[in-house]
Amino acid sequence: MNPHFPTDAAPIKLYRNPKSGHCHRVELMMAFLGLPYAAVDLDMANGAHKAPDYLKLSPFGKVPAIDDNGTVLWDSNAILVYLAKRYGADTGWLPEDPVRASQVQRWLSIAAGEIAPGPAAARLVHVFGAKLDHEAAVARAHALFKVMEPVLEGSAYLTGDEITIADVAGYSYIAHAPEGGVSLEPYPAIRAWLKRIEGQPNFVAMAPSPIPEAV
Ligand SMILES: N[C@@H](CCC(=O)N[C@@H](CS)C(=O)NCC(=O)O)C(=O)O
Repeated sequence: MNPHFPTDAAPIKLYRNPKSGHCHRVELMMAFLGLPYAAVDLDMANGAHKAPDYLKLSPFGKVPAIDDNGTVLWDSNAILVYLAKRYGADTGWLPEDPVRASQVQRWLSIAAGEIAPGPAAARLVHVFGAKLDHEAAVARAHALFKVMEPVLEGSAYLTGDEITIADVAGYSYIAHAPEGGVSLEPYPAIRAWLKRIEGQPNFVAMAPSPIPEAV
């Protein structure tokens, strides 16, 4: 149990799709912080994420969003910042040191700027049948992994030897990259990093999807 979470508060509501890595990174952070949460699975196939009531919570009609006892937030990385500051202030999840904070922000930007159109997009094609350029997404994923691999040869986590929200933001779509036809075989340091995250107390996995042949 998180010492900063009021004992009389309701569990944090997480509006999600259980197969979304954006949602999983939020769930993982809440689990790591020992926060009580209740998942609200949206029927996205039938447009529940574009319904007027949901758009009041998340105006672009995307998941995830959270409702923490009246504090409503959307955008996965913004939610990670909130959770770390609100419930992990005395921990290293979001360092105050200017250089480390900047390094964390860099990887949050990479999660939105490189991971989303790379491994996440490749997985969207295979898992959800999205009409995206799969070849381009796979190429972007490998370009990203070639940058990450030497970083993770040099340190246990993306910004040093302590886990931060940068690692949580990166984990879900990279761990599930093979579901998009992106092999992690050439990247031993990335695979070791994923295992280190999976070894953290309270780790929760995202439900697996089939891995296409030839990965
Ligand atoms: N920047 C957003 C992206 C979230 C996102 O793309 N969510 C997808 C599911 S993984 C979604 O809701 N897509 C529905 C849509 O775009 O209409 C975040 O980090 O939360």
